[in-house]
Amino acid sequence: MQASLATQYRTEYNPNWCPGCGSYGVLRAITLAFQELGIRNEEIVLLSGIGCNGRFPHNFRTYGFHTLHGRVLPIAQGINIANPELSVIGIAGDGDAFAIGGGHIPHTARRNPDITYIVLDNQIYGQTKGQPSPTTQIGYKTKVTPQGNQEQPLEVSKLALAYGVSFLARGFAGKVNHLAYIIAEGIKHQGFAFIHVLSPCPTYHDTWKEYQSRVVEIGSEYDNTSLDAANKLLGEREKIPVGIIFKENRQTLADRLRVSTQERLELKQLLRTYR
Ligand SMILES: Cc1ncc(C[n+]2csc(CCOP(=O)(O)OP(=O)(O)O)c2C)c(N)n1
Repeated sequence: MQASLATQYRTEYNPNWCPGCGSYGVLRAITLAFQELGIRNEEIVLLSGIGCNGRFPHNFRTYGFHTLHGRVLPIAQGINIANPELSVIGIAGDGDAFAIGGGHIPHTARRNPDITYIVLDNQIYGQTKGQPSPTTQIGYKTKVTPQGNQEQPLEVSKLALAYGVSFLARGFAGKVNHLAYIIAEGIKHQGFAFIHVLSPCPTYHDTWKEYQSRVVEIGSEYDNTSLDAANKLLGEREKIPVGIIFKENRQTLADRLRVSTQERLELKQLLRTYR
């Protein structure tokens, strides 16, 4: 890492992830995205849930909040409502986001707050030492599923699209510069940016080789404003396309609340004239 990058955005904190963990790539990609955007430290709030990435905010000289398991989204929305000028970035694992926290995703999509949600999907519960998560494939053996996992994995990007997120992207922890570009675009997007990151866990579910052979970058001819194109792309079975899958300009939660605040003021004024 360049010295300026380290000193402007990063603390001296040393992450305790296993060697080869995908989180290192994501950490670097987020740092590069901040640098590309030239965003000021005090404009950023990083939040995390519980899991191997719970201490993520400790790495950054920004505002930070290590929240509860599965509760990154409600807290991120509260911060966005309180101060819409901040760049609010939530970090979660697949268990945090899709198991205990799964119920928050559709409602966040409906509200469209201006926040970026980066989910590091390692297809396992890493911190608790290797139980299956909602994205573990059928048949995968863990210590609690010695005959193989019997539950079908969620198709996360398809779900997010169906819920109506206004920005959907998929990235790979092994393509750091590409992921940095995706994250920067997600932060720039006005609305709920959902970024699904394929982030292998070399200790409990090593998918590095598989992703290295199947991940491909989405080509420049792809139209990421088309819902049909997004659905078709997510139907791809052989390759795993990464990039910005869908984006749409839509009114954000803060825009709507601002309007209703104005309406409330007008109503108050009106009521006064009748007193
Ligand atoms: C309310 C609550 N339930 C369960 C746990 C136990 N727990 C801690 S981390 C975790 C799963 C983490 O998995 P994931 O979100 O995929 O992150 P990873 O550690 O794999 O990065 C669980 C179930 C907890 N800390 N709090």
